[in-house]
Amino acid sequence: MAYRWKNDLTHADVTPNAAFMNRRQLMAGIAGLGLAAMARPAAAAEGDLKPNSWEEITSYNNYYEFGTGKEDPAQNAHVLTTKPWSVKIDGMVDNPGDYAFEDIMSKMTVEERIYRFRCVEAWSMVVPWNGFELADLLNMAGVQSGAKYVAFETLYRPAEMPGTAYKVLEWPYREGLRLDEAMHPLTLMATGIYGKPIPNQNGAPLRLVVPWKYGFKSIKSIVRITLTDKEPPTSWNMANRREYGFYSNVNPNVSHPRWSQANERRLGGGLFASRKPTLMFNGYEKEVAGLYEGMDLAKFF
Ligand SMILES: Nc1nc2c(c(=O)[nH]1)N[C@H]1C(S)=C(S)[C@@H](COP(=O)(O)O)O[C@H]1N2
Ligand SMILES: [Mo]
Repeated sequence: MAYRWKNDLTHADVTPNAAFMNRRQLMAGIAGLGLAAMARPAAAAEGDLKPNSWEEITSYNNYYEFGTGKEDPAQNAHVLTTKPWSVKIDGMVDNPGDYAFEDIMSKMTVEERIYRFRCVEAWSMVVPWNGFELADLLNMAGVQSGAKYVAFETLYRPAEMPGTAYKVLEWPYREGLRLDEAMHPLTLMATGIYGKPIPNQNGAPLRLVVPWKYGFKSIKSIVRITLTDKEPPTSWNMANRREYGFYSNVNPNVSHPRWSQANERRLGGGLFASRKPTLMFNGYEKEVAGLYEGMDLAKFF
């Protein structure tokens, strides 16, 4: 890719959430900047890029391996063992192998990305992720010239995952991207939120984040990445191919068979939770529309 994504804002610019700062920083902020500066973050929140709170992001989750209720993952995922952790990278790569999580982290550049996050169920949040570009990891593995797709798998460990007793989906949870989507600079491997290690319920120790696609493409707790020349099977598509396409790009003009995707409910703020029009490619049209030039997005939904 010719460019690296630059954030317009960091969470320090946009977070009015005092709980995120520790007390010393807060006092220093008040002493050093004065009240006018302390008031600035809310004003700088630039409409829809104001991050949700830590509490919101980590207590309302979809992670069916731990149950299908929104509160189930936060309640059940603490038993997940994430140390040691390794990711098998295989298929059409020059350097296949089992990569220890720590070894990956020692080679990757972690940065902050504040992204909109839009679930196919029509709710949304804004999350200040920490992570590295998937492209950097794939380049480390050495993608071979015939590879066209990337397949991902979540850990499948029934003893720690009560939700897998029910066959609501094909386990292990599987997802996939076209290679050019995977190499796009917006495509992130997230390892943190608000500068802290990513909590189990959000997909510890590393999960995919593809901000222009519906949330289910952003597969959690990844243990395997396979480069292949065929479109890989994916769990939601296997469950219902009429409702969940391989691409699943956020698109307000293509309805889910059972509901409209024109609007979304932005979580947070209690009484101030609001409905917003859903943006084409979740607001990342400028960056990603080129990937789909000439494609019928209603057919390849
Ligand atoms: N392994 C796995 N990954 C998953 C899911 C899941 O059930 N299992 N749910 C997906 C869905 S539907 C969404 S909306 C997001 C939710 O991410 P969050 O809980 O961090 O907000 O994770 C996605 N990744
Ligand atoms: Mo979702």
